[in-house]
Amino acid sequence: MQETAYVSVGDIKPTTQLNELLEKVAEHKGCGTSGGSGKASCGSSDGPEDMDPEVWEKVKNHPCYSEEAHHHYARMHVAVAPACNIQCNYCNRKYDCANESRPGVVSEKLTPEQASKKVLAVASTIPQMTVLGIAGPGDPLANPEKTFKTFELIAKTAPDIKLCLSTNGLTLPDHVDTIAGFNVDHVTITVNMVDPEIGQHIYPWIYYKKKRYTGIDAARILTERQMQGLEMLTERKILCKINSVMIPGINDKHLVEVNRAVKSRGAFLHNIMPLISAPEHGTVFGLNGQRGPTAQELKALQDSCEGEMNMMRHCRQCRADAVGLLGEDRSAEFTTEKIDAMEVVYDAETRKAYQETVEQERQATVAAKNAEKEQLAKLADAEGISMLIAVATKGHGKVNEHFGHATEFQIYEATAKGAKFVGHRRVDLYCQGGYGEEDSLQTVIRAINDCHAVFVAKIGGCPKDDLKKAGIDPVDKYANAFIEQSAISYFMEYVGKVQSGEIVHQARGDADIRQGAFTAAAA
Ligand code: CLF
Ligand code: SF4
Repeated sequence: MQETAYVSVGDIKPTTQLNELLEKVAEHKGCGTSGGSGKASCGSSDGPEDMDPEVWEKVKNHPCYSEEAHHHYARMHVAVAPACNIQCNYCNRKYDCANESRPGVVSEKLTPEQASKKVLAVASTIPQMTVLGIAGPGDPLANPEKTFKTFELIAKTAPDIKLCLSTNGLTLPDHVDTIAGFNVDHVTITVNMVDPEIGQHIYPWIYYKKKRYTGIDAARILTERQMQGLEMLTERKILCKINSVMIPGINDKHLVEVNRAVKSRGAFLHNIMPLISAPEHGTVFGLNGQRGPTAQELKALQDSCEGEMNMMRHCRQCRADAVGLLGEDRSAEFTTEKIDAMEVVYDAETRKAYQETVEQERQATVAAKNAEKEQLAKLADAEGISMLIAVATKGHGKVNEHFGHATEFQIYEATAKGAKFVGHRRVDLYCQGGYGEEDSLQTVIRAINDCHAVFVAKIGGCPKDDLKKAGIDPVDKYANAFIEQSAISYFMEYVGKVQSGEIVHQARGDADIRQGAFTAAAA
């Protein structure tokens, strides 16, 4: 392995003025200064007041472990782990680990030294980048030397960055002490089954202790090792997130049992993700026509598990070299070539100061939502009315994206209890530089067809008319306002109209979308 070529703390140049940095950073798409703590909702609304302070410290600025934090804080991955020790039927080894990556995307593989340098470059450019994850392109724990060397380098040079790891779990029990030794607070295990009968349809083989196992034997060893690793981590108070890939007809019903099994072993969060499968990915499932779930099927399963434990619904199935807020991809700004030409100015104090401004604005978001909720409490006879609202946003917890520029819409459910993030829909870009693409508009409409309204910062006349014809209310009056506050306000107005007889409430049908179907623009 080649020796250290990363930037050490002693090499780092003095900080630029905070204001200059704030301005510079604000120019970047999606980097926001608006947001602040109050509540971390991982699907739940747990916050500092109803969470163990130690846990709160760990989740409050982790964009995957707190739904609310994901509007404000960014993560990055470094692709240092190429090998894998199992085979999943939804994975093609030509691409990255599909447990935490979109199939069909290949990352630039890095040495630990290159990775460490990249982390400093990103941290100095994006001060709200708080988490470094290793999630592939194979399995991080099938590449323990590279994974832990990377952690070692980063812990030395950028100790304010949280370390995060995602694994298939096969060798996890062997590495728990090392993981704890590096103060890794967040570990994800992909658990698609706890029943080897089901597992044999997902995993054709595993490679364990220098031997290849197939069928039920392979699945049995895998599930035993995953559960053992989970128990060992939670005993050490390391927060565990469970990722599960929902595969209709194979493990969709069984995932309720998985949810119970991981909850009973102390998992903190459950992230049920849709299978993304297409013949061009060359996976077993892609080639044999295995479909992924629809948005409604996914939501129904997540809803049914929600009483059991916190559910993550804001996962973007990001790349093994993802950089930025969840849902945006800035990895192209940080190629090895570009980093070599970059002047890295990493200063922990500047980062801290920036994150304090993020916290203040985050608190403003929570305060605005709570004020609106107080009004909502006064609303009578709204039980039974619920609606989905699609929101165009580029971060900050605000309605701040133009309809034509959106490559995804965040979906909020508004009821008499408040507004809750329930998912996102990827779409093809409508605006093609001066004109609107009619085909794209139709795919957008199909993707959000179960929503009563779409909130946007701006929208042109043509898409507005087509949305109205499809029964979706295009709303631009909340431009730059906080999302949840706006959703509650819209809901109250709507209920008022229903109660006055001006309109009749009608539930919307299902959106015509397979989860993960519109991936081209986002990948
Ligand atoms: Fe990366 Fe995963 Fe850590 Fe997050 S991602 S290793 S926990 S820092 Fe997050 Fe990306 Fe979903 Fe993963 S959105 S794919 S859940
Ligand atoms: Fe692919 Fe990841 Fe499964 Fe390994 S663990 S086969 S890299 S999806």
